[in-house]
Amino acid sequence: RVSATFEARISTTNHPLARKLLEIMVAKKTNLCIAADVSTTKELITLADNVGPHVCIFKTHIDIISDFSDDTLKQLQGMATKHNFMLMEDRKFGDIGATVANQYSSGVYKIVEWADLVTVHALPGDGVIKGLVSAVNGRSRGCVLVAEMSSQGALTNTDYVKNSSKIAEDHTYFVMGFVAQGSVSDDPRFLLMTPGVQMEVLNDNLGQQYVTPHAAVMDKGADIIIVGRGITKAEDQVDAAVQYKEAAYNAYLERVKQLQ
Ligand code: UP6
Repeated sequence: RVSATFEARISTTNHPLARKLLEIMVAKKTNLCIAADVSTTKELITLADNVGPHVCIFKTHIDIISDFSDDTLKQLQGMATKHNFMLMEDRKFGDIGATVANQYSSGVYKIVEWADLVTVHALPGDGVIKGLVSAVNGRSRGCVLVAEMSSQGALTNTDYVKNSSKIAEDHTYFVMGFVAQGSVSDDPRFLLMTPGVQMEVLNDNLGQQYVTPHAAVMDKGADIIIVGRGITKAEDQVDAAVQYKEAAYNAYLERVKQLQ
């Protein structure tokens, strides 16, 4: 678990997007990322406007939006500016370099044009990183490496996690963190993002496993918690976002205090 404060880590990292993200987290006092798993543009933008003030990252699965158009992105980018959050497309790239370069820059979604961050499986080896980087073309972009999954029976064992960390260390100009269920690296410049977080529910019926925000941050060492249905399915999204934000941020303050 990293003991340094988010403020202190701003100067530890030389990744421009990690720095920007830490600055947002400090300014807005939030280490909450929303998993915006909704199916229409209207729901997506309403969610962004509702929870925008309370999140540092707005994580999308853009390919589940049924009425996707360029206007979806225009509105989403407007929300990112209005509420000062970063956009992360949870594409979980996992193919050879040449293919991911095309998936990143072409097709319907042209992800590289609008997503500050993307998620990437470490599985193919570091060619996946090199492929993505080849499509960046001078833009300010970064990725988060999925080192370990939250789902029951995930194949991401200890060796896989260790080897993911090695890939990240070799490509710190692009990789700025991990998606994982526990510490992947001692290097404080990497941000640990942890999904599988809900206040009360223990699992869904499709393999997802949950821990509380407090356990994610204190026990697993998450810097950022990723919450989807805990907020999107709540009766009051704003109220739920505030509760998750406060639980995660207070747990972070507690961790820093305990370890320093
Ligand atoms: N996600 C996981 N587990 C992982 C990696 N990613 O759940 O190991 C993503 C899912 C979903 C979100 O794709 O968008 O995090 C979790 O949503 P939930 O809070 O509704 O379960």
